[in-house]
Amino acid sequence: MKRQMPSTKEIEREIQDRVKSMFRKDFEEATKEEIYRACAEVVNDVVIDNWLTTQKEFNKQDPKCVYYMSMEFLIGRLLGNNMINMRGYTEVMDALDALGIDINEIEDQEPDPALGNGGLGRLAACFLDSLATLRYPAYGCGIRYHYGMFKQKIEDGYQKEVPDDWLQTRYPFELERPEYEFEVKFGGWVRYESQPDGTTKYIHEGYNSVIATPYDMPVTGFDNGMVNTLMIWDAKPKEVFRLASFERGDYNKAVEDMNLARNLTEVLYPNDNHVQGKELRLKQQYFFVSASLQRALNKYFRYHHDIMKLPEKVVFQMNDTHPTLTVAELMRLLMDEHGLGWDDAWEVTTHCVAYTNHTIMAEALEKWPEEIFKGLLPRIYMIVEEINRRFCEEIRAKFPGDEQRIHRMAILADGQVKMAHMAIAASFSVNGVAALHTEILKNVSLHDFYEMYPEKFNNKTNGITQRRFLMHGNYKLSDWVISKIGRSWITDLSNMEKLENYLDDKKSLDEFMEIKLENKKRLAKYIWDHNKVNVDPNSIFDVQVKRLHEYKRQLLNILHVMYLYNQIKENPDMDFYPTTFIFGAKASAGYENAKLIIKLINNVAAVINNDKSIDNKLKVVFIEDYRVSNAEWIFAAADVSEQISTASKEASGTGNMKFMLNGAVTIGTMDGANVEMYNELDGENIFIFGMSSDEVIAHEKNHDYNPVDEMNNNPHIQKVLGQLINGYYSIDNPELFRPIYNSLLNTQCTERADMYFVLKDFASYCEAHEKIQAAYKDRETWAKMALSNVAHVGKFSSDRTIQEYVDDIWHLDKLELK
Ligand code: AZC
Repeated sequence: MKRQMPSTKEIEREIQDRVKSMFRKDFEEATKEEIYRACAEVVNDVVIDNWLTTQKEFNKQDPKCVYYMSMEFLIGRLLGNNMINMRGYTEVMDALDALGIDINEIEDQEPDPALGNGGLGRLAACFLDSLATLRYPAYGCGIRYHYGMFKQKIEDGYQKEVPDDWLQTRYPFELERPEYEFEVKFGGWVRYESQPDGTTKYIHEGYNSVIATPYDMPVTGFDNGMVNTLMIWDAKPKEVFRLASFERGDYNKAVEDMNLARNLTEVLYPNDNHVQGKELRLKQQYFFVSASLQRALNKYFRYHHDIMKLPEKVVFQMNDTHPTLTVAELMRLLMDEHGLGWDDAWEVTTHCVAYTNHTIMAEALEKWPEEIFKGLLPRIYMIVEEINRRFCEEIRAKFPGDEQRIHRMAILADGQVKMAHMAIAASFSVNGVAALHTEILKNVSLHDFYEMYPEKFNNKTNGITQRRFLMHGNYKLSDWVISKIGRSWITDLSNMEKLENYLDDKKSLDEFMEIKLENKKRLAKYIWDHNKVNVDPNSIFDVQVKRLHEYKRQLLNILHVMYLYNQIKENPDMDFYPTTFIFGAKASAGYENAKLIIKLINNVAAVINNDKSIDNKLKVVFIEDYRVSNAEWIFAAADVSEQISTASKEASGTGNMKFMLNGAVTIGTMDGANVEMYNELDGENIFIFGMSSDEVIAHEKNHDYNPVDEMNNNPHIQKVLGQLINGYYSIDNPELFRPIYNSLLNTQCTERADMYFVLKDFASYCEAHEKIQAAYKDRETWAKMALSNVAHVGKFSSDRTIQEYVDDIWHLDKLELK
């Protein structure tokens, strides 16, 4: 039976009781943090009951489950999310209110679990939310990093990375499950033993090992009593007591095992769309893959004995190539532990694994040096060799005589293990994350593989959860939508189209704009509290928040701001609607160009914000430590959403959808899911600019783009670029931004000058911004555009995405819950 949240009165009493029993304090004496913990337990109590019921139904109904394998789950804070999904948010808010406490301050006490970098990790979290809401049986499988994504401090305009010690105090929404511990082995060697029946036994010896311990987190569905599980794995040494007992000869090994366990889950690699081939990362990958597979098989064997039928009950979705070891580890378990021969093991594996590609950026392609791979995973390496041998034979059979093709496609080539190749060879499904991205995979980056296995390729356009990104982040708009069209959109976002009835209703448009203004005031206060910059809530809030990457072109945005500033200075009376440009972005710790762009944004902000002569027409704000929790407020307050990646480079984008849901109008390129947003909007109420992906790809192929021409033909660009190197934004050190200047113009500095076509798209970007200015001046026009975006956002719910994965790839049945 589904358990509901108690009434407001009961919650009020329970919070007080918990404060007393947990901290031996009267409510009045309790700190905010203690009240947060008490609230978490009140909510947990309900969650746990539903979790138990759900898991009992799992045992009874024995449904097929998806295991979503991901190195990243950017779940964000759970208290608010769980209250929303258990339909108790208002009750808890009112209870706290009665006790004289603001719920925001209580939610603010929770560390923001940042077990991911950006889009890929947040997508995994949205998927879990949708799976539970749609009642599909699912497990998230990941890593319990002790330090998540670093916290960003801005000092003198520079990014400083500060460790994110989110586990400093006990996290209330996780549960250690020592009963599901498994051993994971690294290093050593493999000994062969011929068996009397003619088969060979492979024995792994001389290895180091750790114990993998899962911590389970509940994943609540919206208002349906369903609670799935996210298992994140931590490592502990196996040998502690051996170390203590000084057992003969094993002391060194015990020390090694101890260190292995200590380092393994310590920290998330803070790279987005970029990999460094670090051995520790390969260890992390094998660690969580092996532990998750062992737990999955363990569960399977509780109710089944025929391993050949595994694909009827289990599917592993690999979130990018990071968990590709799933392929080889499943083969190992099936053969070495469960006695299958190669062909049977391959049959089972290839019906259980599917792969999602999230990027075409070459620097994100995972390749491991064979030597490292072999040394760390000797048995797995043998299996990969055999997979590769058979795969190459298959290519040869299909394309006889094309040895070059075999070399291009091989899993082992040039001394490297190519993870994407293995993922595609073994998966029964390969999907991209937006229509354009999937077409580029098929026609360009994975073309060889598409020719080999056209039937494997399919598209699943990304989505986001409206529960977190509207109901929680923007309750004012959420309540307003409910007042107009009811509640059905909460679990079926396509119902937002009913808002079309209000597009010509002046009163509704006014109300809608009033809510936006309230949200802008909330953000303006946040900006004042954090940046000490005074921004006018009546100015246009033009926002770009996402990871800092050159292909996402924050540089184009800030160069345009520099250009506007020049314009306003030169023509003080020009017609210009005051605009606040808001940025938020973390750069990977070792990404020098990206970090310098952050410094540039902050320096430009310092100059512009302190120039009284421009009469507050322009403001620039860099929000420190952009993360899931402050993102919700930022989306709610945005008028303009900047989605300006070089066409073809952004696989999908999901921030674009969160802005749209919150009634911001997009300025963007025809890239990723922007293309589908454009289609949903019938090409209206969105500002498109710049080259198409075909044009970009053609220039890349023909090497015929020269940014110097762009500069010479455009005096505005000339002026702005001059200001990069004449000390205009860096008086003390005029050379500071020279590397940015060089990256745009100097062929000697990068592979290609202006790799991401910033100057090429500059003029068209300026024009699009002029159109925004014109549209914003008419309040009603703008309101209609913005509301039209909300009305057409239906497609971009992760509920829709998940239903497509279920129908086309996973084939799951909904769990029945009474
Ligand atoms: C991101 C893509 O860059 C983004 O466009 C997409 O929306 C998101 O995945 C979810 O699909 N890719 C990554 O973060 N990829 C890697 C390898 O870091």
